Amino acid sequence: MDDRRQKTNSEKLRVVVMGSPGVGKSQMISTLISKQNVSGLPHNIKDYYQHTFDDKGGSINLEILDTEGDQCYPGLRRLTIATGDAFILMYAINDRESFHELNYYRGMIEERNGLGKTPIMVVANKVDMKLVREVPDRNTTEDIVTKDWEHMFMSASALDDVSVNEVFRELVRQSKAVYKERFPCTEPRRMTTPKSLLKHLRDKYKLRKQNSM
Ligand SMILES: Nc1nc2c(ncn2[C@@H]2O[C@H](COP(=O)(O)OP(=O)(O)OP(=O)(O)O)[C@@H](O)[C@H]2O)c(=O)[nH]1
Ligand SMILES: [Mg+2]
Repeated sequence: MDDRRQKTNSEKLRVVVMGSPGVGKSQMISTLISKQNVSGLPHNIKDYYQHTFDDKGGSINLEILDTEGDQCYPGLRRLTIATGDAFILMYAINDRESFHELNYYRGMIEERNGLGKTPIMVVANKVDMKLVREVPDRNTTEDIVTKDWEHMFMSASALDDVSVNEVFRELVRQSKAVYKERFPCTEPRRMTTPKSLLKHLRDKYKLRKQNSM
């Protein structure tokens, strides 16, 4: 794809990542962006990231907001939610409470943005921890998320880079469908035939017809 087309397809999408403390939010963003381990990152660069995400439909500029899991500043969180276009709600498969707490975040999104058309991806994180028993089990959580809540659902390991790209890819696709007016069609345009070529073809056709008479 040439540079000019890439630029025109670049649109901005603000993604807010929420979930209980320790579920792996910062790790997932870090894995997507730089493949670093979060424990080595200074705290002040953990909150806000810009990342160009490339997909078949063109590139998209993501603004990713990493929120802290503790709920000390609900006002600030509401403000963050109000500016978000799309949301990742994360829980850890070994932490039952972190799944139940997703209702708290869903409530906040509903209050500010409405749940109906907002792109939301629920991520079951830490699937690399094979020896832990999932609480609640995967089928139950997937059913609740996809059928009752009608959100997207994906399992991932932020630490081992399992499905991290896919989480963002699906969220971006859904967001492009929801915010159609901001993300115009990225298919290559059909070329129109230049007038000079049309005239040339018409003349040629006329000539051939005359010769055959
Ligand atoms: N095994 C495993 N550990 C993970 C995974 N993702 C994150 N962790 C670890 O879990 C711990 C917490 O991860 P963070 O990314 O800091 O969690 P957080 O959700 O950002 O937590 P807060 O910022 O406190 O809300 C770190 O030690 C990570 O290395 C994962 O997929 N698998
Ligand atoms: Mg964090």
